[in-house]
Amino acid sequence: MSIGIFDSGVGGLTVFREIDREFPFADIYYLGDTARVPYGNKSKETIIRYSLECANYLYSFGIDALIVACNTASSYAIEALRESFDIPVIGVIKPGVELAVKTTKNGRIGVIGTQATIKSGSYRTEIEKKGDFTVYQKPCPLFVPLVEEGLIDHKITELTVKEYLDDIVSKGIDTLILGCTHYPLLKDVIKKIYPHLNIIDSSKATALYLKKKNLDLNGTGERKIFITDESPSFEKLKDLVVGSDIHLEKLELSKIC
Ligand code: DGN
Repeated sequence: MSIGIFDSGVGGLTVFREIDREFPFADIYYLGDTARVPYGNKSKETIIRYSLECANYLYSFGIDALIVACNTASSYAIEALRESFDIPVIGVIKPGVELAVKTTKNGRIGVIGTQATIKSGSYRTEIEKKGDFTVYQKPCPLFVPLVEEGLIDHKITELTVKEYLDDIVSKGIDTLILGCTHYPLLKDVIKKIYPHLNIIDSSKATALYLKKKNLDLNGTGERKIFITDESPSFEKLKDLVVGSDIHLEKLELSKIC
């Protein structure tokens, strides 16, 4: 039994890592659409089309569940994906929101993500469905390139974190949702600057959410990671996040379009 996971690039590997830990016997197929990253500044129509193409490729492996390991795609394409595929389709937004509303003490929740995710209002809508919470949102467009460049533990990253987050932290949030799958890689830097924050890493929350579905996902434990274009930074980060024993396979983009 198998799980398909896709993201526009390397960020979804943080979800892959957690799913790999929770489901050691599942077969896991990951597609990073490196030829077309970033999705965060594309139109809704384009994000939906790219997401359907990625999902369709993974579906050809006979997957039993699809994880949309990209907040941008989860914000815009989840309904189209659910309409198109007859398997559970799980995005990263709901799991992160459920954990945030359960663990906030003062009801003030910060959300950071790409321009597209924040503009979609998907987190605000999902949080407000859960009750009386105050939401402060902030797009952090420089975080994705910093991660893609591997500048995880660097002075420039600390300065950028402060530039983006001082404003919403000053509003008295006690909980911060990392609304982009690249951001868990910056968790230590954020924690160092704002140690009091309850940081919600939606990758972990998503793996636990899938576990609660009680699907029989045991297979042979096969892992495959595909990318749609060569990317030295993807390879470097893949080794850092999930280890070097899982090899990358490059796909021609024409195979998925
Ligand atoms: N990892 C993607 C997300 O969670 O939204 C962002 C990467 C991108 O396409 N900009």
